[in-house]
Amino acid sequence: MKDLYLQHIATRQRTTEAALAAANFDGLVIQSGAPFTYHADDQDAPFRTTPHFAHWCPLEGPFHLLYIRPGHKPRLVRVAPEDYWYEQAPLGAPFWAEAFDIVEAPDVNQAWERLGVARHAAYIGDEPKSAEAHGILSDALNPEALIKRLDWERATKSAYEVACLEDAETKAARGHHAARQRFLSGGSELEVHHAYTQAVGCIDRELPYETIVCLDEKGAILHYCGKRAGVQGKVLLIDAGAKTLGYGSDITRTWCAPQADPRFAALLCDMDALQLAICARVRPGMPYLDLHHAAHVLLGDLLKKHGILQLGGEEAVQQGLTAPFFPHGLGHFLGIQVHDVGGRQKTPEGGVVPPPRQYPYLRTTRTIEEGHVFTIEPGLYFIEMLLRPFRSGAKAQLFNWTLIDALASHGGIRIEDNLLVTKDGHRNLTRPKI
Ligand SMILES: [Mn+2]
Repeated sequence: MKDLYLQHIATRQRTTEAALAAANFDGLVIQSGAPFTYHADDQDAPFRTTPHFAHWCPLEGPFHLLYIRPGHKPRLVRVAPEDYWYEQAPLGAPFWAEAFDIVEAPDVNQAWERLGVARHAAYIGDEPKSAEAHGILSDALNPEALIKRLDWERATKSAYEVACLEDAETKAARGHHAARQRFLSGGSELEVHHAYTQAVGCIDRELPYETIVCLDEKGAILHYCGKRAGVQGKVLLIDAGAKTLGYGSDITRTWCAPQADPRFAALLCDMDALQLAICARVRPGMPYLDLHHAAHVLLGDLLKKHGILQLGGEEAVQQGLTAPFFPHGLGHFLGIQVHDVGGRQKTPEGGVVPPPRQYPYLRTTRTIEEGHVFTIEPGLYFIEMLLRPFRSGAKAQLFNWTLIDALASHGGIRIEDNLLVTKDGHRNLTRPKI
């Protein structure tokens, strides 16, 4: 891990030096972040490291400062206050320490003094006023052009980042196995959630995002976050990941219990095949949008095969008939952030490739390149709000409403894997583990 990490840092140093030169800065200060305290309260939100800081360093906690300069080893000022309210463990000797010139400071003001920052350095972080007070120029505070270049680079994962993500896949896979067992033995949403975190071996705030655990009709609520106790189900949809050194996996599985309608179980089986068929197409040079469109076409065929729609394939898509069943994007970049940055970015300099009007929720419009990591997560849901407009009017007779109403209590299906794009294809990081 240490060798991979040192290579990762060498790449960060090279790409950041180029980005600094292009944006006319002679250094970059990145702050790990300040705690967020709820309004009129003395409680903080769970702390999340500024992603640009996490891209360099897995050190946790607020206020640390990192100073990157061309031709120098990066300086890390670790803020380590004396404190008896919260644990302040010594740094020890983590595998990543030798990448930095490490200094300690008891508070953030002294951290800035020990940084020794030059006048034309840029600052990235959530305390720009404090940065300005410590000598950063106002036009160097979170400069957009520099951030765009760094965001662009973040889409291409180093071998170290892939190793972190793979470990996060392994942990999440343990959770998904346990969740499935708990569901099949009659577990409620709350019990399935607890089985998941128990098997991953973490508490909720160490997850990359709150688990989505849906029994039956709740599967049709895309970001359902209830955890009902005492309710059993015939279908489980679970969307849950795990984290390693700041990198998160994002995996969804749908499982049927024996009492599920066999017509729904047949849909689930074909959705699994559809998801794999889309994964099989992934290779560099292809616009992600093509995958998203292909998923809609295959979904049209699937809905026709199962008697839900009278039209299939392209024709169903052109008429907008697949949209109410699959109302989100096929996937998104993955890394430090669950919805990682740069998915709609046009070039390293910036710009946006907007999704087509037909698919407004697609987060990924960029052309696929080697080293990208993203999710492939087609869905099929029975969402009354989206189906209602089709129940009357010219297109109503193209839907089998009797069948739709019979299956609606099963909620929906989503199957989500995490893929790494390789030189001539892809590697599915999830399937070998689940
Ligand atoms: Mn996802």
